[in-house]
Amino acid sequence: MEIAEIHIYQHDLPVKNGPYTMANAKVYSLDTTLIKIITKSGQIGWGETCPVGPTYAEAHAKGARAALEEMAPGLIGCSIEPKAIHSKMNSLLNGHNYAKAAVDIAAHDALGKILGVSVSTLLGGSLRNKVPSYYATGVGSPEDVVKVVKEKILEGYPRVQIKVGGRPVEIDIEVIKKVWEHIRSKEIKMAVDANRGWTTENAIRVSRECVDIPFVMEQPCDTIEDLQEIKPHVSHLIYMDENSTSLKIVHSAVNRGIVDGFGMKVTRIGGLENMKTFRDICEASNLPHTCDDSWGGDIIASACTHIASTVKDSLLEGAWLAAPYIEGNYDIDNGINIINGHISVPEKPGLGIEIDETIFGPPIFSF
Ligand code: 0XW
Ligand code: MG
Repeated sequence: MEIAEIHIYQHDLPVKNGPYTMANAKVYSLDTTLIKIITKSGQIGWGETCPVGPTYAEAHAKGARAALEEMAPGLIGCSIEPKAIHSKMNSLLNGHNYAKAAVDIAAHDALGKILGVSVSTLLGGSLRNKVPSYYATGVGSPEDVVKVVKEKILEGYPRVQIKVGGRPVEIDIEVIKKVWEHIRSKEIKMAVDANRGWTTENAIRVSRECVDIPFVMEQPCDTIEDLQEIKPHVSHLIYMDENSTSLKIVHSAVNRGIVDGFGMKVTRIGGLENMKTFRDICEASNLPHTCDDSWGGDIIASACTHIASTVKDSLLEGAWLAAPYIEGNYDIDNGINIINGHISVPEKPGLGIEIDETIFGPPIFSF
């Protein structure tokens, strides 16, 4: 089960009907990095990491490739078992979870294929064959956001995430009120995500002015200290997203009672091995969370779907995929897509997808 070869690829994912807008990012096309590992026995595993531009998080596409180039020679000969590969990666490079995650996903894919089981089995076992998704609007005018929300509810999405921030907070409040008018009679969950874009004053004001509207406030402000500061003054549940950069931080935020749940990303936490622990911390503390990533094609989509399939019903807020904003799939026949607001969990071994690598062109470097 040792790694014999590593190949790194780059691929562009233009945003369908772009740009995609958040409080601190406006992206037209995303730069994704793919890794193919081949074991000594010839088994292939695929991984991916795709920051949603360079300003959303402390991650950027060229950084992912530099980190992978740094680690790759030292990973040759390493076992693909999750504990071994993480220990090896940590001995080769400090931090850079989002690059390590690509290796972790590839290792899970190869391990699953060798053992003849799906990645969800490796993660503890799937509890369902369809995972609920949610749709994230961009930051937009009240009319535009309501239009998108109406469409997505008709498509079958059980949850919507409204992007706000980076503009006068009065417009954000208007958007929230207009969306609520439309969904109040329906069983649709709503998250309002400012992507770190509100001041603490903005967050408290929004909560006070929308006191009767039940929504989750996702990463309203920039830092953990900001979240701690607003917590006693807001009536809405607070989910931490961008600040959840390590298991230690997640554990500490839970213990300090700063958050009521998480928007969680597979690559930010360092891959599926850490995501499994994160899921279990949440289960032990009865905290709901999503299973997402910042962007990415079928490989990331499959990884998010597998981990989401193992989260217990009462805590699963959904899995977000970039699929609706991407043209085509890496797996032409069985790509990961959202149908009626839900994602089918792949059943075949590993990630359960067949990658058409001709899409990526030749590797940019190989070891
Ligand atoms: C909606 N997402 C899961 C995808 C975008 O990358 C941002 C992110 C979030 O919740 O912040
Ligand atoms: Mg978020």
